Amino acid sequence: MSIKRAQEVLSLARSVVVFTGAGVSAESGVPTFRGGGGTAVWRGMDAMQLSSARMVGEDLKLVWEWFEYRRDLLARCEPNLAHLAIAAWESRFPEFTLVTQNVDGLHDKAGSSAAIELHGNLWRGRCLECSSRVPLDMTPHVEIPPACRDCGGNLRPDVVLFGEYLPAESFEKARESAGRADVCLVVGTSALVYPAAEIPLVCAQRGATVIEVNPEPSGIGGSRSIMIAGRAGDVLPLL
Ligand code: BV8
Repeated sequence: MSIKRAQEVLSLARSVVVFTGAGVSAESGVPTFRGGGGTAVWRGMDAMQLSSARMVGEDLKLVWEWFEYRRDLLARCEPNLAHLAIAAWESRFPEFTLVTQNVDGLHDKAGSSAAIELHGNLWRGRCLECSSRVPLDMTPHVEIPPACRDCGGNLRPDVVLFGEYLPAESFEKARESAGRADVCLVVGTSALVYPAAEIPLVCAQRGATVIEVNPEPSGIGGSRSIMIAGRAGDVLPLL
């Protein structure tokens, strides 16, 4: 029933925003942050502790080891049917924007051309001194933290950690798209992390229809939203 309603709404949509969280990558084998499944705990600490701004100052080496662990795990993960469906939707609507909270790069790998990465990307490093950004390759780094090739300063993951501001330009772009959306498809997020979780709220406030795909819907879209309780890899191809 809700899939049929969602298909109808999407068939009439002119401007679509897709908002994804860790759940869209769960079927690719990437641990989520909260909820069921293999949540990311490493050396007895959870993601909230490891991925905090404070940790960069306290123990940059540990932060690097945590991200090296995740890159090593991600190097073996492939996009799943949900990522592929979202990539195919780019050309299906007059206006389409993909906004992701994920830092795993799987939307790019699936062929999405312009995902707005609100929390950065763990395949990039950024220099603490000169802020220049560098791509990080798959192989583990011999020295941790790696040195910036331009100025020799220490690199950090180019990722927004807890307690850090989101990249203003990306967040503004996401908010603008949310303000124009007819439909917002929310996939695989507990919608607990702010300010990212404001994006579907902006859509709902502007009268867009929110469709949520999640085995445990977060209810972010409010009473008018269409809830589809299911896994992203199963539901999105149906939509
Ligand atoms: C900020 C990169 C202003 C890192 C991430 C104290 C001090 C400072 C700030 C705060 C504070 N207390 C609260 C805050 C605000 C904080 C916040 O919101 N905390 C929450 C947890 C309460 N936010 C911030 O700190 C943000 N910045 O506020 O700046 C500021 C500045 C200075 C001082 C004060 C304030 C920055 C937030 C960005 C953090 N970085 N990622 C990394 O990856 O290591 S966020 C991180 O959580 C991931 O990106 C993740 O995507 C994101 C959100 O989680 P979800 O994506 O929703 O994933 P989750 O695991 O929660 O849920 C998965 C869902 O999938 C579940 O619902 C599950 O049911 C579903 N699912 C499972 N399987 C499937 C599925 N769905 C579909 N299909 C399936 N198969």
